[in-house]
Amino acid sequence: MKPACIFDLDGVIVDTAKYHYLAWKRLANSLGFDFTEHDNEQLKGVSRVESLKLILRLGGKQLDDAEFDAALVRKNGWYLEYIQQIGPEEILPGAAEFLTSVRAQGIKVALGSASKNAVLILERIQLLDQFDAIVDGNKVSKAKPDPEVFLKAAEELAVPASACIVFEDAVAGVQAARNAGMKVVGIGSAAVLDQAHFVLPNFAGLSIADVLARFA
Ligand code: B16
Ligand code: MG
Repeated sequence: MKPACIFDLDGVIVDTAKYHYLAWKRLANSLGFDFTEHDNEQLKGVSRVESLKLILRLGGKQLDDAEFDAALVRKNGWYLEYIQQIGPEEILPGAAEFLTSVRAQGIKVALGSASKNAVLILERIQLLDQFDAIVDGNKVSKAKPDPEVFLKAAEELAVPASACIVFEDAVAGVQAARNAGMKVVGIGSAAVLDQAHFVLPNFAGLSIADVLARFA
């Protein structure tokens, strides 16, 4: 059975985490408390709604439902402002070349991201046409570590979960891939992503043949 590859977006293909951070910090400041880069680490791979819940907990602040929804809209407006200018130069090292190597082998490629802005970002970095299926925050109801996003991606590719290799930078994302019964390559720190089958710092100088050899 030919494998399929499922990629997370933020932290794997492109580094939009810094723009999420700026927008969350601006929101926290407008609500009267600060939000540090250290706290931001906890938001990796976490959905927009869950991120706000976490930030409010950290700031010791409560919002009613209408205020909560308005805060989500404000944060996303600022985030969209920040990513207005991004382009292919923001693609993480080796990611575009790695995608090319996957497609050259005739291996199907899907996106499995929590972001509701995924298509916009892929358009901006000019990689939208590299994906056979896109499953993003608009298509799922359960956040990682629930396996829904990756199982949907496998379904859209018509490939069994056991043949899928997921690339993830977040602990919750690695757990989601494991919960889906998939192979998972962590992108980032081996100490943090210890539930992945193996971890790479990034895709620089790497091709799909190197990854397949590790699973052989
Ligand atoms: P949005 P990923 C995730 O993307 C980000 O890591 C996370 O920080 C963000 O809150 C989430 O998307 C939702 O993003 O506000 O654009 O819908 O890592 O799953 O690609
Ligand atoms: Mg991520």
